[in-house]
Parts: sequence; C-alpha cells; structure tokens
Amino acid sequence: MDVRERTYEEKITEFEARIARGEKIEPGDWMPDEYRKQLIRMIGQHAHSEIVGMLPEGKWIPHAPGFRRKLTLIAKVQDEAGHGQLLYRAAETLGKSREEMLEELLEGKAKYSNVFNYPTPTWADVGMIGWLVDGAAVVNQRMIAKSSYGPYARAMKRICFEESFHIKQGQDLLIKMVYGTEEQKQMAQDALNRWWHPTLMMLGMPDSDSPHLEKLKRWGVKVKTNDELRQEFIDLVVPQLKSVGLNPPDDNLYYDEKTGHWHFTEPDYNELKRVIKGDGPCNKERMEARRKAHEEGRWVRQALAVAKHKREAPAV
Ligand code: FAQ
Repeated sequence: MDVRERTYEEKITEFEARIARGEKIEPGDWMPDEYRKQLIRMIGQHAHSEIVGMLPEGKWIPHAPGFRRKLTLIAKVQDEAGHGQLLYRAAETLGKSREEMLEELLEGKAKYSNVFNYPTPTWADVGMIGWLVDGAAVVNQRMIAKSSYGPYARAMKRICFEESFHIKQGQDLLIKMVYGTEEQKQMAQDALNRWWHPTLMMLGMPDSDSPHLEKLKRWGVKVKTNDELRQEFIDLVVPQLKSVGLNPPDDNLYYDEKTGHWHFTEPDYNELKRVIKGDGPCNKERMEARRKAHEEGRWVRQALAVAKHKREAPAV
C-alpha cells in the first residue's frame, strides 16, 4: 500500500475528477482552500439575503388586506427565516460559525442581495417580490440544487419547494389587483416598474465582469453562468406577466424568433455596484432593523447558552 502523503496536485486532480463524475463533495472531504472560501462567501451571502429579505415584506404584515392574506404573508416571511437557518448551517459545515457570519453582517462587512435595499411603498410590492424576486431566486436555486457541495445542494430541495409556493402567493395577489379597479391595476404596473431592474441585477454581475464565475463553474458550485440564468428568468417570466396585461419597463423587449429568447435591455450594473456597496435607497434602514432584531433577541441566545451549559455540566 502507498503510505506517502499525497501531493497537492494529486489531491486536486482527484477532487476535480470526483466533480466531473458528478459526485458530491461532503464536509469532511479534502477540498482546495479556495473552494471552501468561495462556498463560505456565497452561502453566507445567501443566508444573509434570506433574513434581510424578511424585512421589506415583513413591514406589510400589520397592513395586509384581510385575514387570509395576513396568514399567507406571515407564513412566507417565516419560511425565509427558516431558509436563513438552513443556509447558516450549511455554511457552518465548512468551518465558519454562524456567530462570525452574523457579526460580519451587522458590522456591514458582509454582502446580501441588492434587491432587498429597495422600498415597498404599496401592497402590490409584496406581490412583486413573490412573483419576481422569488421567481429569480428559484431559477438560481434550481441550479444550485445541482451544485457540487452536498449540504448546499440538498438545502435547495426544501428551499425551492417553499419558494415555488411564494411565487404563487405573489401571482395570486397581483392577479386579483390586475383584474380589480383601474387604480389597483396601475399599482401593480408601478410595482413591476420598480422591481424589474433590481430583480435582473439580483442574478449577479454580467459574465464579462464577474470575478468569481470561472472558479465557481470549474468546481461545479454553479453549473450555469449569471447571464444564462438571467436569460432563463426573462424567458420564463415575460410571457407570464404579459398574459395578465403587465408590461416590463423595457422598450427594447421583444421575442426573437431566431434565437428563441426574449431580447432585453441589460440593467444598469453601476447601480448594482453602488447598492451593494451600501448606497441603495434602504441599506441604512435594513441594517438598523437587523441590528435592532439582533439586540432584541440577545436574551433568547443567553437563555439558550445557560440551558446548554447546565445540560452539559457534570452531575454532582
Ligand atoms: N447582490 O462575480 P459576481 C432570495 C457581489 S435569495 C449583492 O457576480 P457571484 C430569497 C458578489 O457577492 C437571494 N451582491 O458574484 C428571498 C461579489 O462580491 P464579493 C440571494 C452581489 O457570487 C426571496 C461581487 O458582487 N440568492 O431572494 C450581487 O458569482 C424573497 C462580484 O459579483 C443567492 O444568494 C447581488 N445581486 O454572483 C428572500 C443565491 N451580484 O463576494 C426573501 C446564491 C453580485 O466579491 C424574500 N448566490 N454581487 O465581495 C449567487 O448565486 C451569487 O452569489 C450571486 C452573485 C448571483 C448573488
């Protein structure tokens, strides 16, 4: 038996061969440091997005029009909290603690999705988050379900299942408005105008300007590129919106018979860069709300830590 230590080249060749065979990489397996780093970065940002993403819709819970709409919205927002939990757990399998990740978020050092830094001035915005934001999230996450890292890929099964239901609640709410009064229809169209470009940006920088894409693709963390996912989302959602008389705010949007895809105007990626650096319409408000929630939850974490300590202390 060969007992010598394997070289880095041998380890990475075997690692890449496993990915090429479609095997999943699991927490205790050997992996290059850069693969681990990329995953912690991406899963951490994903987890933060889920919990910051509770805020723009959460503010509408007290104002939801009617008991059933309120119940549905509460359930949706709670689902997002659960997704955050699952994702923090998945990131922890790579060696970074949830506390560290949360600290980075609260100190403004960690990123979360651009899209949650925009306001929700009307009830129609709640529907648009479901239809567009959850819609784009599912397109991305169905791809992540095929990712090479086992815990991340498996977490997507439940997340995609629940987020597909969130899309339906957004569509149901908006279709009611679109077939309601003229004013309600206009509210739905205005919300679409507000959310269209931020949602397209949500799927990442264009491939030509994405510093991470090459590694993520090479190691099967992503099996499609940001631009491919953006096109897939547009091809899916444009006919849905048009079928109820809603029109994305893009004068150059048309179906190209030759390519079989919808042609669209790219969003302003300079705006994306500004928003993720902290200069969006609601960044400050979102971070203040997260910090307040963290402070208000401190007593729960302390009580749990005491209970854990008591359970683990040797009996006398
Ligand atoms: N927002 O090379 P790329 C949801 C950053 S879940 C913020 O393109 P990458 C559920 C990027 O981090 C939504 N930052 O990066 C829900 C990087 O910064 P770094 C979240 C962005 O990783 C629904 C730099 O720019 N989903 O919505 C964005 O290949 C409703 C270079 O960019 C996920 O997180 C952006 N849009 O692609 C909840 C899915 N775009 O790290 C509540 C997993 C780029 O160098 C209500 N994540 N940046 O400092 C991903 O697929 C990717 O990480 C992307 C970014 C697509 C977000």
